[in-house]
Amino acid sequence: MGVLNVTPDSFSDGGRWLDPAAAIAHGEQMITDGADIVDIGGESTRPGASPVDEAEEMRRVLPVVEALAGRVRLSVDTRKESVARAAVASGASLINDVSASLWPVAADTGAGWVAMHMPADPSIMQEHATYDDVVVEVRDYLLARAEKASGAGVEEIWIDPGIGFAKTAAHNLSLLRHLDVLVGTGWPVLVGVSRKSFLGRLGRAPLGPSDRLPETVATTTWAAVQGAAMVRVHDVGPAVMAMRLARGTGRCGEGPGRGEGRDAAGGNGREG
Ligand code: HH2
Repeated sequence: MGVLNVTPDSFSDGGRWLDPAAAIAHGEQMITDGADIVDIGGESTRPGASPVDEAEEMRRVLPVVEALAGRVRLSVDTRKESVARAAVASGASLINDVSASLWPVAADTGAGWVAMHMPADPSIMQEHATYDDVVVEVRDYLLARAEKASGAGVEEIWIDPGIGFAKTAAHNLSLLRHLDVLVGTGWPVLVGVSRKSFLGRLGRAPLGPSDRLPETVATTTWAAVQGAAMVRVHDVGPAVMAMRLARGTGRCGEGPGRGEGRDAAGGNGREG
């Protein structure tokens, strides 16, 4: 899943693709680089980001969805029902929902749905980075949402731990270390680590977002080999290589519809 942020303020590429022509060209480049899905977003959800009104979000996103529709699978990265509906009507077939609340729209429209873990609004979420057991709490939250969506008739459901959303670096690393717990639920897992700030503190001198490619590739490969079925990245070419490697080792996760043996209790828990 290639990231296409049509925003002025995204944490790593804010402003670069705000012009629709630039956004469309970037989307085309990601298709050439091997993206299976292009994820189009018009609102940053970085820590402390201010919300965008729905007319502005649609103005950013819809022309890009319309231009790329039919050329690659499209997802819309939004928390707003109206934006999700309009994007699906314009050609998106996956709703990437960091609020994990838009399953009724997916049920209504027949679109797929990504449920991501984010326990509070981005403007205040870092105050909520407290957990007794981050892995179990994230798993239970995502399982509950996925089961609601499934009960409502959504056929394609992905779960995503929300790396960097109300999480400290230690929480992010713990979720990556125990990714098998999410994979063990049987729901296909999406992971987005690309350029995130905890990568800038993994060992090299503090790094800016666009200098975090080696760390992004390393953690993306880790996620894929642990069973993530999809990764969300800004730099598509290196991630395609990571996924090919994971597939080659036989460790890469399966997409939706193949989650036989799903276990309501969350499958292979860490202690089990
Ligand atoms: N991360 C971001 C945005 N959307 N969606 C999913 N499913 N998983 C993620 O980890 C995720 C996401 C944040 O990255 P980015 O879009 O580059 O930044 P911004 O929110 O500042 O636009």
